[in-house]
Amino acid sequence: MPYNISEIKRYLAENLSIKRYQHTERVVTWALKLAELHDVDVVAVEVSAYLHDVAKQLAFADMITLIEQDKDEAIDPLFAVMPQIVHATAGACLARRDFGITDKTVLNAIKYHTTGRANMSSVEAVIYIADATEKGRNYPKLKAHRAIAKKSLRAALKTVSADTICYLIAQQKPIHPNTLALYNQMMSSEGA
Ligand code: DGI
Ligand code: FE
Ligand code: FE
Repeated sequence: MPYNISEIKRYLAENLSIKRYQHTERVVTWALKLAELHDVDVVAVEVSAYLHDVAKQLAFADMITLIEQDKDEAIDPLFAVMPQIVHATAGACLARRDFGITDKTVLNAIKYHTTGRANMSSVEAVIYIADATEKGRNYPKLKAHRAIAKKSLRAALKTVSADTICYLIAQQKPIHPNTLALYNQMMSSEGA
């Protein structure tokens, strides 16, 4: 399905801060590069990357309303203790409602871009990894993670999920079961 990328960009320019918009553009560029390297659907990757943080700057109550009004989504009881993850599910709802996106591959790439999950599709993996390892991020292992991502999406899923969990523990924040499920799967199916 051809997507109206200019319409999406216009919306993002109006609804995101300059910083968030620039982050999104870096995620798009890096996600497309990874998609090319690993032979992943570039059309799905491009639209998912543009929309991954579309709901990031909505008020919390508006994110919750978006999810409540979506017939296919539900409020995760953990949202109450993990407000930072809500924009992902809310983004998928907004993408469907306002941009008419129906492709589950795209909707799931947006929905799971923050926590990841077990059995991620290759499009989901590219968005999850590209978001965590885009050039503008600022953490010591960034360069190493980008090099790993170029070589192997599986290896990148391992390092990125492990690092996220370490970060959350250091911050004394609760960890979503999807984040743990991704990590556990990556650490159990060596070489698969
Ligand atoms: O939206 P971005 O800033 O580009 O990045 P993101 O969607 O990966 O969101 C990152 C935030 O989400 C960061 O503050 C960490 C948080 N996060 C990711 N996984 C979990 C989580 N927070 C909790 N409490 N639990 C998780 O499992
Ligand atoms: Fe995000
Ligand atoms: Fe992001």
